[in-house]
This record gives sequence, C-alpha cells and structure tokens, in this order.
Amino acid sequence: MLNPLSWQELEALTDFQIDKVNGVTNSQSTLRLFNKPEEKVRVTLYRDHHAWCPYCQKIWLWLEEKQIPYRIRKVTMFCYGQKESWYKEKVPSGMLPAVELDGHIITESDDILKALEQDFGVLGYGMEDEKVIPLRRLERLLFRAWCTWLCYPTMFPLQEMNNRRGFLQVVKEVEGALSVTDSPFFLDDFSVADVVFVPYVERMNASLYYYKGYSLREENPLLSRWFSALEERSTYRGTQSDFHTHAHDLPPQMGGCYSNNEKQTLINQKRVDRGDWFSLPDVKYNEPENSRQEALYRVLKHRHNIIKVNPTDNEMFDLALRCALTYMMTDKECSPPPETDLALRYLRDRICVPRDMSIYAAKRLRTALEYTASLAGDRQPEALPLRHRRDQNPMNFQTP
Ligand SMILES: N[C@@H](CCC(=O)N[C@@H](CS)C(=O)NCC(=O)O)C(=O)O
Repeated sequence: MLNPLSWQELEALTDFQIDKVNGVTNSQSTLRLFNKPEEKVRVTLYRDHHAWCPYCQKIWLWLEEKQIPYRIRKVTMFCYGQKESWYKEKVPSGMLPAVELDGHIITESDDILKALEQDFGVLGYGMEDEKVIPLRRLERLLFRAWCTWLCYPTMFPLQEMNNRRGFLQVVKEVEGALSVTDSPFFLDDFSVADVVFVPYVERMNASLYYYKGYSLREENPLLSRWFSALEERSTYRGTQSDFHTHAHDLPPQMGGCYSNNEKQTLINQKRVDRGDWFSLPDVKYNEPENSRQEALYRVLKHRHNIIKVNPTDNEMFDLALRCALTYMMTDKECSPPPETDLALRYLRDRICVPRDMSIYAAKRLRTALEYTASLAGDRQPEALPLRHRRDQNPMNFQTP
C-alpha cells in the first residue's frame, strides 16, 4: 500500500498563485485595483462569503467588466449563519448586495447598477436603454416561470407538465431574443443585458438539470452559444459556479426545490452528487493545465480548518485527506484508513465553487475524494440540509 505524501511533500507539488488585486477575477479578493492606484477606490461591494447570492454576482461581474477599482467586504447570509452586526448598522435589513459609493450606501441591485452607470459610464448600454428594458422584463418573466416549475410541489403530473411547458415557452422567447443579432450575446456585444441574465440562467441550468432532468444549456442552441461565449471571458469564469454548489445552495434560498423524480432526473442527481463530475454540462471550456495545483493549493491553505470541521477523528482524517491529495497529484492509488469513506465524502459534498476554487479544480478534488473514499467503503453521508446551510458557516474558515 502506498503511503500518503506528507504535507511538506504535497506543498512542493503546487506553485499555484494568483494576483488577487490586479489579476483575473476570483472570489478570494478583498481589493481589486486593475493596476490603478489605491486612492482611486470609490466603491465597496458588500457580498456574501459563498458567492451564492445571484444579485451580488450581477454587481460583481459588472465591476469586473468595467475594471472599476473596488473593495470587497463579505457578509454572512441568514441561511448559513449569523449576520454581522456592523453590516446591520449600515443596512438594517441585512440584505445583499449593497455598494458604498463615495460613502453613500446603495441597495437593490438594479439601483446599484444605475448609480454605478451614472458615475462610471455604461457597460455597452444603460439599464434604462430602450433595448435593455424589454430584455430586463424578459429575464424577470423567465425567473418567474422557473420558480413556478422548481419551487412548488405538484400534486398531479399534469400540473408538473404545465409548469414545464410554461417555462419552455419563455425559454423560446429568450432564444428569439438571442437570435436578433449575429453576436452570441443579447445585443451586438457583451453588455449589461447579459449581466442581468447571467446569475439566474446559470442557476436555472444547474437546478433544472438536478431537479427536473432538463438540460437548459444542451437543449437550446442559442443559450448554449451564449454560455460558451460567456466562458470565453475571464470575468465570467471567475464568478462561475458548478452544478453541485447550486443544486445544494438553492433550496434554503428559494424556500425549496422540488424534484420530479423522473428517470433522467435520478440519473442526473447521481452524477452531480457522486460523479463523474467531468461529464456534467456545467462547463464547456477546456480544463486549465493547473487545475490540480489550484485544488491542492486551496486545500493546503485551509487544511487545519477543513480537518477541524470534519466529523471524523482529526488524525484519521488528516491521513485520509493526504491519501486523496496524493492520488489527485500523482494518479497513484493510496488507500485511506478504514472507515474514512464518510469523512472524505463529507468534504466532497462541501466544496463550494467559486468560493473555494474554480470549477475544474473542484472537479479534480471531488473526483480524488470520491475515488479514495471508495477504497475505504461505499457508505454515503447524510444528505445536505435543505432549510439552511449552517454546515457551511464561514466563521469556521476565517483566516487572520
Ligand atoms: N431585490 C434585491 C434582492 C436581493 C436579495 O434577495 N438578496 C438576498 C440574497 S440573494 C439576501 O440578501 N437575503 C438575505 C440573506 O440571505 O441574508 C436586489 O435586487 O438586490
């Protein structure tokens, strides 16, 4: 049996580094300068720790596209822990996102975008442009049809069918809107109209695949082209989540997501929860060469907390985790201590994209954890909670 590499030996296997201040979009930054002096910072974005909040993604993506220097302060959402009192003093409702612009707090994502446009100019078009307004309306229509299908239990198959039909009708309209120009985007180039659609269409793609067996990206050619064009942009890639993260962060946020339990749905659920994660249509660009190094770097950074929050004995899990990382980095099978299968799968289920790492790094890590777990046993951990995600309380991962 191969002995796992030591932490020191593992450290030698990654030189992953990113420039969080001036480099590509990433979820770990707290300051973004885009090579401008720090005195230029006029904006602070308040967003959630997990990068789950769709309205925050909208503002985040806009700021990254426009390369506006800004600070980021992360706040806890109700479903995963206690809201910070300093934030409630600024925003009594505790709602996210908020932006502080020259010392003035602005809430409501649409109002934030309009205020930012006034000071920094539009992203292609303005929120109130006559080309953008109907697209914003269409996005809300799509959102409502999605909620109707996903977020309410149905008593009869006919009701489920009608909800599905209602959603697909709006999708047809979206396909129509995407066919108006030759560009893969809603207007002649990437613009605020795309930013408005990104957060929920990404969540629709994940949730309908998982709960309804329906693959939005694969079934609709123009939406498929749109997703692929988005994935050409490093800004979008930095904010992009994966199917596993969305499928399990949405239920508490939406007040419930209801599976239709059809054959394809059950196949998809198994794929999202247990792999093969590389077979999922949640990403289509080629895997970067350093995705394993990224995953390793991120685990190394937080390994003490990862081990501390795991329900298994620390020493045993330390060994098991090193087995999984050894396998991920060397392709050499490394048997973990007996009965650590649950511990490894506990972590497999809690990798959060893009909070912890980017989409391909997460696929590599989930695969290594699952494979190593399978050498110890085939037990599955308790299902993830549906009403809250306090198992993901960010306080457990605060670094000095
Ligand atoms: N209409 C608001 C909606 C914002 C919203 O619903 N935010 C949710 C997160 S997605 C929130 O802050 N909920 C409180 C919490 O979860 O702590 C906007 O566009 O900004």
